[in-house]
Amino acid sequence: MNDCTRTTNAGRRHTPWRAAPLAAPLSAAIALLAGCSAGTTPPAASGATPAATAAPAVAAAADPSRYLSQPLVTGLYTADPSAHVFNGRVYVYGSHDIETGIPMDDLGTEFAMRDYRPLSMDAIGAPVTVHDVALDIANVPWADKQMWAPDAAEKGGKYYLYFPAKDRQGMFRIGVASGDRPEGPFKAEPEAIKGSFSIDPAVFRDDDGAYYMAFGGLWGGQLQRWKSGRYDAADDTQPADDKPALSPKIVRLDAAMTGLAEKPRDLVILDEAGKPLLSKDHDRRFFEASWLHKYKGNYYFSYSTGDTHYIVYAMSKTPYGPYTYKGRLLDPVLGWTNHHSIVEVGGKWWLFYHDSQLSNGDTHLRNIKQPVELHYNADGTMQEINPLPKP
Ligand code: FUB
Repeated sequence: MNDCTRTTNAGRRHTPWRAAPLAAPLSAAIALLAGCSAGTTPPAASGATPAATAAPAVAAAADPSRYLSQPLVTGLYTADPSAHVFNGRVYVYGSHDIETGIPMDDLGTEFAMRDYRPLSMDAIGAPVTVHDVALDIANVPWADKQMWAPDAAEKGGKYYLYFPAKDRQGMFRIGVASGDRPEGPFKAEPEAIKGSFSIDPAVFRDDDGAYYMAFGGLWGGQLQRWKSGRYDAADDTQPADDKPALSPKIVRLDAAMTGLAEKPRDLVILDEAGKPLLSKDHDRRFFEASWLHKYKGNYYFSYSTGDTHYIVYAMSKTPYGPYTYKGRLLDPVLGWTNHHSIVEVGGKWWLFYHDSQLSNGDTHLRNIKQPVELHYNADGTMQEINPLPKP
């Protein structure tokens, strides 16, 4: 599926929200796609082999030199990278994108992923191992479809994979699976995490040993259906333009790592005047792709703005917030979704992200990129990164 009409960033889950104007930097991505041609062959998934020996994808029509960074692996489609260092090795947990022929719709039904394939490497830039399936939807008793962006955590030598999927009622829940090795295999709990909902879990370990999970996603991520505190499948409306935008959620995990220690709270994001970001503020309000990290005593919450395609961030002195919006971290990539993670490796900070380079812009066939170094300013703010620096 290489329909060029989908590759503009106005494509995914378009109505009724498509009214949001395209952001100016998107012109670069759209210009890049002007020469979009049909007919790349989806790369076949490989076994647990170094990426260097995995089957290469057919060359993309777009000039690879235009991108800031190249795909991390080419033997399968990968997305939504959550990077961690476990036992001195870098592990990347992400979505395993597949082609199913499901037509694109407003709810992201075409993102019909069914398993997870962790990646790992000794160091940034080192050969990448594509691990075997760590968790298959066939082995998750409660899940029906759509295994979206996961994250992982380690505690006491055990590894936990957190993942969203739709249950048989069509409701996104967050599940957990555990194992003895960072690359899996993971065994799923029989039920989704009690009290969980929506998508994109990001698990953060604080210095005091507490683990927090941030999560949520608008539109197909169903966060708007929980406005009242209960699930309402019929309510897909966002708050009025001049009202506060929906907040992502944050919750402390219990000691066993398989449940919530409390009721999820709103992770409130304030503007420079101390007011919550408004629903109409599509350039800054939360959409999906939560990530939490800490640097020099500050907590950073970074996320995607969805229909305006930025990764932006906010800072706080506490994990729960409120957080204050600080700016853009990553400009729009090729493809509708923008999703990232931030990790310290070898004394440097790295941004992992994805785009749709290998599929020439097919939004649901993405590839994680080689991470790029992230730089902090003296005041703790982070410098903006352009993934498409060359026109
Ligand atoms: O991969 C499916 C969804 O697309 C993720 O959950 C979102 O963050 C977006 O990247």
